[in-house]
Parts: sequence; C-alpha cells; structure tokens
Amino acid sequence: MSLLRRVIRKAETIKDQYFPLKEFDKSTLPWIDQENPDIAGFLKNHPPRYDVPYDMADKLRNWQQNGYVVLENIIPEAMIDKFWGDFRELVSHPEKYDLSVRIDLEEFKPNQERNIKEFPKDALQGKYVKINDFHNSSVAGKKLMTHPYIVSFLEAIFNEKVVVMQSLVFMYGSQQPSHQDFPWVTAKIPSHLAAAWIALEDIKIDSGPLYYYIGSHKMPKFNFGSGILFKPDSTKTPLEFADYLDKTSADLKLPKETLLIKKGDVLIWHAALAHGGSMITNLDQTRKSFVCHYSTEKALPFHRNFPTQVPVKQDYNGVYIYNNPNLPQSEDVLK
Ligand SMILES: O=C(O)CCC(=O)C(=O)O
Repeated sequence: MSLLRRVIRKAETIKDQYFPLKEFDKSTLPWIDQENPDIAGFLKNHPPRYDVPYDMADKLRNWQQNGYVVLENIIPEAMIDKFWGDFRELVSHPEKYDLSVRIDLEEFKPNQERNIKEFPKDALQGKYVKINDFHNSSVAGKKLMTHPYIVSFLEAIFNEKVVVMQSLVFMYGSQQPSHQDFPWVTAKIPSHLAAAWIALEDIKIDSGPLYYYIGSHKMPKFNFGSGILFKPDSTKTPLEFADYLDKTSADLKLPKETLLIKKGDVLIWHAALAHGGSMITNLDQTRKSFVCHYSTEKALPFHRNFPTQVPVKQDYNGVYIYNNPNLPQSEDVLK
C-alpha cells in the first residue's frame, strides 16, 4: 500500500471510530431515494435516451417502493450466446488468459482468489466459482452489461453519468447468505450503486436461485461496529449481518421472492436490497448469470482498485468502463 493510501486509510479509520456512518448521506442520495420523488416530473424533464420497451414510470415506481425491477425479454439471445461462447473459451483454455477468479472451496484456502491459470481446469467449471471482471477481457461482456435498455434504467435512477464498477460470472448458484451490496462494493458515495442480474438461461427452481426481500432497501442499516460499511476494523461478521437482514425482514413482514426469470430477462436491484443465493437442490442444474455492479462517475471516477491512478476508460452506450491497470494484456482479448 502506498504512503498516500495508508494516510487516507488511517484518516478514514479515525473518522469511522468517532463518527461512524449510520445511514446513507441524505445530501447525496439519488433523487428517487429522496422523500416523495416526483417520477412524472422527472421523466418530463429527463426522457430516456433510448426508446425502451417497458413503461419507465411504472418501473421507477416499483423501484422506489420495492427496491428492484425485472426488465423482461430485453436482451437478444445472440448477444447472450456470444458472451457465453467467450466464457466457454475462457474456462476451456484458462492457460491463455489472465484474470482473477474466486473459488470458495476449503481445498483452495488460504488463497481462494487467484489468477485463473492457478486453478485446476475442472474446478473452474464446478460450484462456488466467481469469475471476476470478465468484461475486461470480453467485448461481448462490455456490450451486454451496457445494453441500452439497462443503461436507460440506470440513468433514470441515478440521473448521473453511469460507470461500471465490477462484474461476476456464475455458472452455478452462489448459495451466498443474505447481504446488501453497499457495505462491500463501495464507491465514494455508497448509495450510488445498483446491480443487474442478467439471466443467461431460463432459471430453474432447483438451481439455487437468487432471492430477495421486497422493500428491504428501506430497512434501518446494520452497524458493523465501524458504521454501515464493512471494513478491516469491523467488529461484526458477515454472518451476523445475514442474520440481521433475515430477522429484520421477517419482523417487518417483507415478502421473500425467488428469482425465476428467463434467458434475456434482467433483474436490477438497489444498493440496499437484501438478497442471497438459495440452496442448490439439484447439483447438476446450472444457473448461468452475469452479475454487474454500477455506480456513477461522481461516486467512482476511477477504477475501484486504483483510486490514485488516472483511469483509462472506454465508452459503451454512454457508460464508462474502466480498463484494469493490472492486466492490460487481457483488455478486450475476446472480440
Ligand atoms: O447471484 C447470486 O447468487 C449472488 C450475487 C450477489 O449477491 C452479488 O453479486 O451481490
């Protein structure tokens, strides 16, 4: 860690200790998260840049109330198949590529996150695998994550320039405990965050589908002992966080919904929507998905891992995607 990073980190730790963040900062909340947002008025002044096949006002109302929307049948099959072809190439010939992969299996402890080359090939096509930031290698991934109908919705909720923060490819269900994303995937403004779950096949009930608690984006935030963000000095664990989200959702009688969408449908969820992966009940059943996290240029004007470097960025449909400075040899290798 550079001296500058260390000084910034120390200052942040002292600030968290004495003034831990208890809620999102009201002054930087996206307009739609503020009290009584005027959706009709907003759309009159800010019509979507693309002619979307869904009712934007209706989707924005759903977002405001429930913390998520499903955009049905918006991605052409050919785009998904091209992306999945790139993914097949990656996992069939990992020796040719450089990118970070995480496999949450005991046998890979203590280094569960490694360069793809350093995992056995079989393990890459198994369970508990997360392929990180594959969009940096795959042009089809960049196009998919910035599909105009996804971008239009993100631009509407943020009313800011949208940037890509990170992405994950899953072949099987994650079986992840309940969580919200903002404590982990954090930009300078934690409320400037949304995620898209792009179904790359029809999702089956026995595959360990994603679940979420409807309306949970409005519940009081969990305190990690370091405020609402998870930090090295947090005194509460991710499992305590999961327990809080499950219990508070039950107390507030928030319905739990299971995501059984079709290939080409997209779920977009709020930074604070509590969600997780159900248990897989058929070990052979895949659950292919591309999960993309977005922020705004205001909150993330650089690559998330290189805040002190001037970013090299590409523009896809008006969204900035930062090149990974660590792996320049991998950028756009799959075209
Ligand atoms: O798809 C899943 O099961 C989990 C994805 C997720 O929770 C996330 O990326 O935040």
